[in-house]
Amino acid sequence: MPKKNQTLGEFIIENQAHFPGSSGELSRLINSLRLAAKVVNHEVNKAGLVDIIGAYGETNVQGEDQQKLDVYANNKFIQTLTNREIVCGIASEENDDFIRIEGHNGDDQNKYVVLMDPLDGSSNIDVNVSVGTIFSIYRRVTPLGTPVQLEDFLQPGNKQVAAGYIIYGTSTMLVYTTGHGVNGFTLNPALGSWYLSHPDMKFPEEGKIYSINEGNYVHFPQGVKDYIKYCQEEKGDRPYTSRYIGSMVSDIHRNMIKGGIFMYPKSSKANNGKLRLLYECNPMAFLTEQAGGKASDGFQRILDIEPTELHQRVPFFCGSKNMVEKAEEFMKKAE
Ligand code: AHM
Ligand code: MG
Repeated sequence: MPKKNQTLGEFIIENQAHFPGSSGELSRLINSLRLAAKVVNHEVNKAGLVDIIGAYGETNVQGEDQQKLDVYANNKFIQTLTNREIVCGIASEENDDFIRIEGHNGDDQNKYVVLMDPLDGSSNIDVNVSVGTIFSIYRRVTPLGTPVQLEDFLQPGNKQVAAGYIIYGTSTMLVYTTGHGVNGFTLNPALGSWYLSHPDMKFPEEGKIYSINEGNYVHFPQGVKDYIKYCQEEKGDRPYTSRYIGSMVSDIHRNMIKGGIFMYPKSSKANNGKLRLLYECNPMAFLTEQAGGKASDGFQRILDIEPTELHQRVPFFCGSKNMVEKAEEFMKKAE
């Protein structure tokens, strides 16, 4: 059982006991991510002071405006992982293609790949609202000693070795799992150390918060419309509370602590919704399940979806188990 107030460094060392005979590669990888997170955090905190916010004049692969801090965060995480030669490849929401990292002497001996959304919720940056970084780690499936391939990244979420997010909020937190529960660490900015503040995080089985962009209501499938009406009905412990930050990391983080459901369904305008399976949904689904919650596309488990492309999108329902099951019930009924 993790000890509260332990530092992340101490925790990582203790946690290595879960992987007997391990080379320490995963621990070093998480160490690199926590370092990059601190650097990005420093920059995010300065966003209102320096002229770093605002559109960069470029669009990312999905054709959306890219903000300067997105670019900064993307570069910082890639740089840190590349310099430390700790992974064999990186795929980022902000890059069209994956990046191969040859490693020491170009021998391709590193066994992990990282997929990430370096700054999720970036439309919130210039209004001083929380944003996040999401990461997902897999063991490569192609042989060591050969260049990393697309198939190393196109693995179903149930193959994840670790996943986590950093939330740049009122406090900065790093929340992650290696498949043995979910633990949350809060950054003490004065010391630059992360402390275990939220050991063994669990979604309450039942919740009272629903998070969805209701502005898109007319475009939602009937099942989602019916579920929203159910949330608003006056009966038992309903109506529920509606909370939507528009920053998935923050919305799910809150719901994990308080109990709730987050939804980004498909719509008549976007057949697969908006969120990306590999960079956003799989890691959040792994964390959610590890915290006792549930994550689905409305009909099936997110973690069992076989990805076919890097930037694939998927409808997303994620949160307290009973709430997600209820939403699925409405989806099925309306089919
Ligand atoms: P981004 O990766 O471009 O920032 O988009 C993802 C974000 C999520 O954090 C958030 O839940 C969602 O987009 C909000 O979208 P919308 O404004 O359509 O509700
Ligand atoms: Mg995103």
